Amino acid sequence: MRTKISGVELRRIAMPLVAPFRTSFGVETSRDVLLVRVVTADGEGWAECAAMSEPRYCSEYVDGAQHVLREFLIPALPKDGLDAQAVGRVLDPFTGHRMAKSALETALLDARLRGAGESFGSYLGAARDRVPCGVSVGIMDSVPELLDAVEAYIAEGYVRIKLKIEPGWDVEPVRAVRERFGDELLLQVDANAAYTLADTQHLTALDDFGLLLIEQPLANDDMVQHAALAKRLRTPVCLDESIESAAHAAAAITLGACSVINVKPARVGGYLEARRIHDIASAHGVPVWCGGMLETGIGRAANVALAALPGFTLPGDTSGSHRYFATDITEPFVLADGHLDVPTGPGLGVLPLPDALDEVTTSREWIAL
Ligand code: OSB
Ligand code: MG
Repeated sequence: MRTKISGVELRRIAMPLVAPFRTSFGVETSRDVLLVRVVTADGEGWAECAAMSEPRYCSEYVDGAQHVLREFLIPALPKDGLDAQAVGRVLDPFTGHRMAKSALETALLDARLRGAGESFGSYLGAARDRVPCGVSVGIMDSVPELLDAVEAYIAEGYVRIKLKIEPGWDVEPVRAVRERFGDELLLQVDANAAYTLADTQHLTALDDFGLLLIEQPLANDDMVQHAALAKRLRTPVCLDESIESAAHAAAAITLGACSVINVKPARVGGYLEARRIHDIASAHGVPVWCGGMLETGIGRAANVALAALPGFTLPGDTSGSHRYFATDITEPFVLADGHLDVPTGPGLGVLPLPDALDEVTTSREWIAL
């Protein structure tokens, strides 16, 4: 089904976080988000670009994403229209910039699905109508402060806790959380590439705590080193930053570099590539879960739909809107019994609330095709 596209709006919004979010790569206090709105003959489609302000988590950053969309990706869209499923092939001559590509593809898919009256979840192959939710807990100034934060999240119903770790903030906080909340708590850690293979001995100390997994302990391109580390740890190794495509996922599984994958659609260039990773991992018996990038309701809606696919057997970083923002730009996602409902409306199933959106908008540009 070819859809004629008249143009694309790139809109930037400033979203203060309810609390600073500290990881091994930096501290986030506010989210500078790029939203993409495509206008097509079938109607409009929305998406959120996951790129952050600075190129720390990965090489993309929000100004760069807006630039590559404006200068290269949007102008490459054929004037006589295209099938949203073919946009990946149209953008393929441009290397990298997966978060920018993902946003454009998702907005086009949203427009098409809204036109057809089909939900994102149904289109992707969701197998359930709600998903269990985990929460990613940043590095704190002290262990008591961390325990208070974890206690509040557990009280809100989160079914799995992920602690951000780095050298100097790893074994001690993990031990404290285990001692305080018990062995039944689903607990995992995320290093965001903060260690090297020389830390192997130190990381084996985490094996005593029954963690679900350790996420991205080593550098992004240390695939072979992750395989070596995985052999030495009892804690399953999960990759995030290292997996930028289905080909990477297949290579990592074959190498033994990971036994779990964090699937972030933005990181891998979109929801269709994310589904390919899900399919490859499922074929190998490798569990996957849906990661997050501190998304607004627009990005969250699509992630929750993806997390409902059958191979997503671990709780994701699909937290409720209020874990991030006092006021979201969509109707907020609210946990019920530790779960979020998969949206059922056409396309993403959510839209920005016009007043809330205008309130946080910092710039807009229109790119006609
Ligand atoms: O490594 O998973 C990560 C947030 C921003 C960038 C990278 C990561 C994260 C998170 C939070 O851990 C996930 C979320 O709640 O959106
Ligand atoms: Mg991660």
